[in-house]
Amino acid sequence: MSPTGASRPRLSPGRNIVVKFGRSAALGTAAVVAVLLVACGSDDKKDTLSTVTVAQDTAPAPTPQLQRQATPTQELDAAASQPENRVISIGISDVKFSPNRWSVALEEPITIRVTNNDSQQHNLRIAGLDGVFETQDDAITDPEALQPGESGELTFAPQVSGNYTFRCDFHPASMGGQIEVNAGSP
Ligand SMILES: [Cu+2]
Repeated sequence: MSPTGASRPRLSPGRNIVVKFGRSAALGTAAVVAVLLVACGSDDKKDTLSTVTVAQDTAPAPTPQLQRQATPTQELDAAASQPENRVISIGISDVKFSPNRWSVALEEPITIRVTNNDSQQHNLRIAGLDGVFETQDDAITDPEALQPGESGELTFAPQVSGNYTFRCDFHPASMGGQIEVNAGSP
């Protein structure tokens, strides 16, 4: 029994392109068309064969998508607030965020500053692109638990436009809000 490679004849570089098509059943139709085109044209158009192959292997690059977000559990403000000098300032009192609806521009990292004016601990967590809380792409205050009178910050750098939902981990059923990211100006 001979080694696998020994049964195949060695071909000159000029013949290799044709052999590739002959071995592929899936490319059979394209190969015939391409060969006919070459046969009708002049000899210097052999590049047409390799062009067909490249076109079939090309796939579009994936782009990040904003997945469906949870509905904020706290009633949203009637109007959206806007950051000042790329800073969003959110206060917490009576177990509510205020303001809790924000409009920001895409491509600008935003600092979110949260101040706990309440008598119990809170925080702020953004679900991120996947729309799911407690996953890798979340953004959360540092520190993760704000004691009464304490402030914390997080950086929010959205990749795509859309509405992002945030919540308090300690009161997920009653404390929430939304950040609207706009491709143009906010
Ligand atoms: Cu809370």
